Amino acid sequence: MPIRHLAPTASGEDIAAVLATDGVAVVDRLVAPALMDRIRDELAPFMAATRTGPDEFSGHRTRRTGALIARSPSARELVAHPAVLGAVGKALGHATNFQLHLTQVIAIGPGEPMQTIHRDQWAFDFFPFPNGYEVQCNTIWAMTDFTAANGATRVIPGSNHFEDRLQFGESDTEPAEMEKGSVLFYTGSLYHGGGANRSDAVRYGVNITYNLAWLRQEENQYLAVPHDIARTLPVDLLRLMGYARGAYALGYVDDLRDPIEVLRPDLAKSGLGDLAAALDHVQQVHPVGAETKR
Ligand SMILES: O=C(O)CCC(=O)C(=O)O
Ligand SMILES: [Fe+2]
Repeated sequence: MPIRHLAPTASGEDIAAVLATDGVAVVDRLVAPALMDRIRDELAPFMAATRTGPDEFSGHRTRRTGALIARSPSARELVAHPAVLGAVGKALGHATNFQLHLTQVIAIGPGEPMQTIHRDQWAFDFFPFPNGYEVQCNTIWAMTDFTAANGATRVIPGSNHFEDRLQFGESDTEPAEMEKGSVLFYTGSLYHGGGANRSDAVRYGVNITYNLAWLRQEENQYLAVPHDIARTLPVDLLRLMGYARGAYALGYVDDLRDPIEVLRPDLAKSGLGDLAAALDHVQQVHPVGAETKR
């Protein structure tokens, strides 16, 4: 099954519709290549200081540089891109809220073999989530062109519906080839892996992932982004980073306070604060009184 490519005008709903069936979609040229160059420039000193991976899965010839919200103001545009948030909101809309899971440049160096084909949701201690219950929605933005030769992500379209814990070889997969500024979307249930880099140049991708807010985040945003920087960020971005309660009560601070108040006391509310939105959602999904009306 080929990887479906969508035009940059695709809506979040269009993208989510492809993800529901195939588990993967590429939106071509969603941002200008110049934005990707800016992000690369902002991150250059951090990438230069990053060591290669400590194990085979991380990649002995691969560098993973994180904390992009703190280190690259331009990367925040990718994290909060409206088409991405629209698609993720739809793909993960069965839960009360979602959050940022991790931000990471993945620089696959020449000579790196293909990564083991896996599901990203295995990060949750291999919990067997029910088929169709998506817990994670991911993006990889091309910061260089992605080609079969330089390590374009290998994916198995439709494998979001497969059994869990399967093993695959390269010939079972397809390369997500795309131009710089394009973005690969894939669900946490999709079998995929970083491609072998058989070229003589580094493949740079910006991996930004999102998960249900009742699960733990892979990258700890509270510690990765210094509070002096966090205080300057837009409230919507802070909420996405996890300065909000997950579902009804997860992550509150001391006397049931909204965690954002710790950074921004000016946002303190005496009422429910962010819980109001969570409760609205719960009311829509499980209307109170529905049991008795039946
Ligand atoms: O870099 C890539 O293309 C994919 C990497 C990946 O799937 C992972 O590290 O989980
Ligand atoms: Fe992965």
